[in-house]
Amino acid sequence: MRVRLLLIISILAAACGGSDTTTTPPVSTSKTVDVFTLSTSFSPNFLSINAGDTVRFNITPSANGEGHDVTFDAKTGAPANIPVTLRAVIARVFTTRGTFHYNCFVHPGMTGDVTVQ
Ligand SMILES: [Cu+2]
Repeated sequence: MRVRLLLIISILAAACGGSDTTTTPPVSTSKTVDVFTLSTSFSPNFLSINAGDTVRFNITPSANGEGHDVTFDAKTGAPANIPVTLRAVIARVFTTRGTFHYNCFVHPGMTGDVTVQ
């Protein structure tokens, strides 16, 4: 009886901890950062991200009901511009390192920078 009990205990111990099949899921290192339009400014208007990260432009109308565009300075690696939009969430992936300056031409002075490291 005692031997049988020990046998059962050792079988259970082997079943519980005998093999470790736990694997660590791959960790995604890229992230998504939100930029919002606050009437006639981008918030935040300076971002520092890593190559491969995504910026989501959350566009809502300005106080007087106008839309916004996101137009990047001409530069290798700059993502596609966003045309004048009244309300939408539009994502851009930054894959090239550097600082990318952008403007909303509807509202002079409404600018931002994304620095990709
Ligand atoms: Cu604007």
